[in-house]
Amino acid sequence: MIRAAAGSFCAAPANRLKALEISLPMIHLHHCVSARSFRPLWMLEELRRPYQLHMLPFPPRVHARDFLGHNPLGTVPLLVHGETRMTESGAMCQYLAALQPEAGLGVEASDPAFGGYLNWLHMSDATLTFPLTLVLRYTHFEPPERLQPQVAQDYGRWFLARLRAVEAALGHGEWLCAGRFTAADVAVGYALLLAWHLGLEPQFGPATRAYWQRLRQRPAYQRALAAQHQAALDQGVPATPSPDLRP
Ligand SMILES: N[C@@H](CCC(=O)N[C@@H](CS)C(=O)NCC(=O)O)C(=O)O
Repeated sequence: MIRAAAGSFCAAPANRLKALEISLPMIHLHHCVSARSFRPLWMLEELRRPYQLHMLPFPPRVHARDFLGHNPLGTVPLLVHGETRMTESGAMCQYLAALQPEAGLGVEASDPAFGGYLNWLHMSDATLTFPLTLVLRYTHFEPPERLQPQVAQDYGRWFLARLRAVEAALGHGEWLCAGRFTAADVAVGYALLLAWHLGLEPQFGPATRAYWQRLRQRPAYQRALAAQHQAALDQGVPATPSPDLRP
């Protein structure tokens, strides 16, 4: 039994809820406040799909050791849906979009935008989020004698250089691909959220800054923030966003 097994149940509109409960098992999402697990949480809110949120203190590997029995990596997100278990947030965005194609958050293989869509989903973590985790680690999470301001500065610059791809794409429209909001925007949007926590927003290009404002004004984004805050309070887990934690 993991620490937050009781979970928080987040409701969808009643008619949709009824239909989904009959046809599909409940989605369980293991989450730390504003960690990468925010990607599937935001997706679930975009889809208005019922889910159970299991909050964990950050990092679970240290503060919720029984979670290692569920995910040996000790990382969030962990998404459990029937027999399906997933630990990659970008893949979860794709999975959730594909579960509800009628919501229009995915891109079909027959669509010319399909390759670009997959590219953004993968880029969101491998290219954009990864350098930010080095900034986080070497400015906040390591003990004082192991902090490395030069590493943090270098990887902050690396991130901003990679962000040029986002700035260029937004020269063609409001969203990254397919001419509409998709799961790729959620996945990349999380990298911007993390960069914002790290104080890098003033160095975003103008189109990226406007895009970040559009993303954070989305009602589903706001609902996801509120849901994680309430669930943290209900489950006795610190409500401070994990990127803002200081040892
Ligand atoms: N590539 C994975 C990375 C998952 C990951 O590293 N999550 C971080 C939180 S953002 C974590 O759980 N860190 C805790 C640890 O490494 O112990 C994804 O996109 O979901």
